[in-house]
Amino acid sequence: MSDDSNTRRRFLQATGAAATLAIAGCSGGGGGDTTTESGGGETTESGGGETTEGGSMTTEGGSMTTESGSMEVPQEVSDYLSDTSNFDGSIEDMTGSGSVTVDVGAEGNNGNYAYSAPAIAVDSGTTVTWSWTGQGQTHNVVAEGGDFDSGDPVAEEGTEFQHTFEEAGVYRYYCTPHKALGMKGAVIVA
Ligand SMILES: [Cu+2]
Repeated sequence: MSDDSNTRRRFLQATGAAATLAIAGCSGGGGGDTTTESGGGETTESGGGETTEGGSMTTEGGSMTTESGSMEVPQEVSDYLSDTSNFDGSIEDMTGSGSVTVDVGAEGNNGNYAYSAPAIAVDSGTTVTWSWTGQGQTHNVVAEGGDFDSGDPVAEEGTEFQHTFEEAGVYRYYCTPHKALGMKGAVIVA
């Protein structure tokens, strides 16, 4: 756009008072010879060129958006884990893995009050093992909606709890003593 005003200024300087009529039709600039004949034609050209530039800029922005994130994070997961400090907005893709383990009492939420990884994706039929680190006092694993429940919170290192996910869906779970601190997790079953 600043190019246009520069062009106009130069045009005015060059042709003087005679340019007044041509300004409206000749924003693209150009030689004085063609001004009277093809003012309309020049306007159409420069207008079209500018529109195309704008369009290609928009396309670049779109492709950048598409690149981000290899796995889509369901809204209910990002909402649920919004106050979980070790959730970085991504899901650890464990699909294709024969055995999947989640640490219970991992570092996070201002202590050892976290699951790691907090959000995982697995194939249906996968058995997930939660394994206690022994850190951060007592923990348990309780599904929202009651699909699984490890029972009373315990502290002992090496404690394990398993659940096999047969049905595809999004499963959210928490630790009863530390839910308010952000000790929550999610399993996305494909
Ligand atoms: Cu806990």
